[in-house]
Amino acid sequence: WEWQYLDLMRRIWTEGDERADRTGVGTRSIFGPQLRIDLADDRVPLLTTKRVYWKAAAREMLWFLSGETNIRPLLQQGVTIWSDWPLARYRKATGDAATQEIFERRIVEDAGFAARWGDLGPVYGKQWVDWPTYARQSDGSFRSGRGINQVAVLIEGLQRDPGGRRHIIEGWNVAELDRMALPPCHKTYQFHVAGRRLSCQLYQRSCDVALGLPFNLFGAALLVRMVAAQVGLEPGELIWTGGDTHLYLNHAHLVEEQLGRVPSGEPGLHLLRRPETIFDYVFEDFEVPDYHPQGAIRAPVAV
Ligand code: THF
Repeated sequence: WEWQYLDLMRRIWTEGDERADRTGVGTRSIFGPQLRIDLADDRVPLLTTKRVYWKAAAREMLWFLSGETNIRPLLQQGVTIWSDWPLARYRKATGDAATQEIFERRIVEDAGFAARWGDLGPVYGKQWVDWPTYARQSDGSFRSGRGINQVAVLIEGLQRDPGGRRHIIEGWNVAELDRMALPPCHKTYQFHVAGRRLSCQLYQRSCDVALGLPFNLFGAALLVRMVAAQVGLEPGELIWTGGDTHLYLNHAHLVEEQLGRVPSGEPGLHLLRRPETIFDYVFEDFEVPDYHPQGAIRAPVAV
């Protein structure tokens, strides 16, 4: 599968439309590409042409499932991939030019500071396991009802009606987009059962191919594996469909370096345990054998 990723990268870099984007960095972009990845036999989409910190991607996926939207639990585990957005907000609001390290240490050490500045708003975790509902009262006003756990509904639905066409986790809550630090990028996951195999199509409306996509693919594959294990199915195919699929112009060195490399081996993904529910997985349940990547390639993230 890794050649599909490299081909996508090459195609964007050579044919993409060069444009100014929200972050001001500038991108080359194509619209609507697709990757198809077979997840059978413990296979996992994890790049070998550069080192990908799959442990951070796994911890991020568990963080989504926990319903958390504060970066504090991530930082407590040494995962810093979500720090830039709260940091930018903090700097803008306070005028304090704190470095990322100082800001992150403060989030970890000071719970009050974390509550005030570490939250991303109602992003993935909130929408996945506690999508808000509103009940109309007899006087016409609204009161909040009990939140919907889409992941629990998904598991239950796959067990009850495997042939269903409504097995979806949706992050795009239109009414709450303006309170999110960043509207969801990997916004829709649809699951599909054929025979004994569970497949998933992920729609990602906006994709940073160099930095984000390697994380998003590993995370999605891990999600499919956990769901499959919970409902007693074999992993099928991960179909990834991108909306605005881009390379940032300041990632040129990464693109040139990575396109000069050749994939080295096929890592796997083992789930060592099948816990009672999908919400009971812990990081130690995951193992990635045979991962021998080439060197990491540093590149700045656009905020
Ligand atoms: N915004 C942008 N511009 N790109 C993204 O990939 C992205 N995300 C999430 C939200 N907004 C985004 C955040 N996820 C890295 C990886 C994933 C991120 C953010 C940043 C990153 O910098 N990776 C580096 C270093 C990893 C590390 O040291 O831990 C890498 O080399 O992979 C996509 O979901």
